[in-house]
Amino acid sequence: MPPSSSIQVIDSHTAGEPTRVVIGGGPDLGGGPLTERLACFRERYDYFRSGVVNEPRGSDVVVGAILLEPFDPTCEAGVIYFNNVGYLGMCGHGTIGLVRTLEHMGRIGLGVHRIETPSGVVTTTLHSSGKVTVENVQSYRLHEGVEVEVPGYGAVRGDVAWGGNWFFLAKVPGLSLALANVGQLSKCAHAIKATLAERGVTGTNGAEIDHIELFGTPESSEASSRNFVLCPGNAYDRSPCGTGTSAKLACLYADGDLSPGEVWRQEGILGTYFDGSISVADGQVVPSITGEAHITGEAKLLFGEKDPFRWGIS
Ligand code: PYC
Repeated sequence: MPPSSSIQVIDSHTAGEPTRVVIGGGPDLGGGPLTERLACFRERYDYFRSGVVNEPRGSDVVVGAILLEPFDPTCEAGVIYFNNVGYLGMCGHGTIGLVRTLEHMGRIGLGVHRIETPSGVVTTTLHSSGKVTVENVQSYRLHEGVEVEVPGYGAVRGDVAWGGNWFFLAKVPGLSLALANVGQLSKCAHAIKATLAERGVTGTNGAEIDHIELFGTPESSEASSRNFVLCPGNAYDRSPCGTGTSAKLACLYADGDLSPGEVWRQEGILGTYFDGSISVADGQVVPSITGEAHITGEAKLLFGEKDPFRWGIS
């Protein structure tokens, strides 16, 4: 079945980063495991992804989420995340937004809710404060101290880590992590990403490192660090990035700089923050990220047959 020509969505932002959850009218992806449904989405309905998040209905910054029946019956919901250029295995800010969306819909109350994603099941907690904690998928550092010569920036040294997506984490070379510098920061992060691809630096099984995370000194005395994250479609994350913070926590633990239960406050480029901590069992690091989301709208997206940009500008 093709998706309906009117799609119901609920919009939110988490620490400034938008999430658009498709709650009705989306494509039929079948009832199999989420990895299979993701393959079906990618192969048969990629135009739908573009129509929902890209201009003129969305923008490069919007992360989309399609709400699905879970395959795992212990989960409250299944979800596939997508953006202006493709799909995300997991999304931290998006999961915080999704939990607030499910609450807004009257589907869940306070407490613990399991959510199925293509990267695995995550356990979320909706707190009475309105904050949401996401116990993410296992996260780890794959490579420590990879040095690449980035044209225009010189030698950049960083770690390759998994936090539900692949990240290269480095100190920002010669720029201040100020909102006024996002153009230069994006250019620099883009150059790093291109160099990693050229040098064949990848995640496991040759996976592209599609998120670049740069670190600097926080502005708030209560934060542990400040970051800037460039996402796959070259939009920067307005939030501190849940999967990026998870990757950072895994690196800190590997360096002996973070103990289980200790709180790491990750400030993002807007000055908003996520509180992160880890638990460790059998040497495996499971990060938890706590943040806040706000519902910003409920809408019906229309896709008129004569609209030349029916399925987005991409
Ligand atoms: O919060 O994990 C995240 C995320 C990934 C891309 C944008 N936000």
